[in-house]
Amino acid sequence: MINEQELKQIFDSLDLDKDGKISIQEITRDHVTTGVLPRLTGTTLSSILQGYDSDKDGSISFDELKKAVEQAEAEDSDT
Ligand SMILES: [Ca+2]
Ligand SMILES: [Ca+2]
Repeated sequence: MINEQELKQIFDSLDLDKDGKISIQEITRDHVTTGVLPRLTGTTLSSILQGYDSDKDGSISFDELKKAVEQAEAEDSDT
């Protein structure tokens, strides 16, 4: 399991403009070049972005990312 501190580091490294939210553009650009999300594939990221942007503002807040990762890991360990 990924812990909150790790997740915060990931969040910060993906939030390129430091506005406290990860936009679609930020996450898709950054994860490819840095490999900062080794547990999550591009496909997983896309579904997270579409499925877990719960307020539909087009970006992922830390809370949204946290919920998304917890959900993804729960599903992953289930298979
Ligand atoms: Ca941002
Ligand atoms: Ca959002």
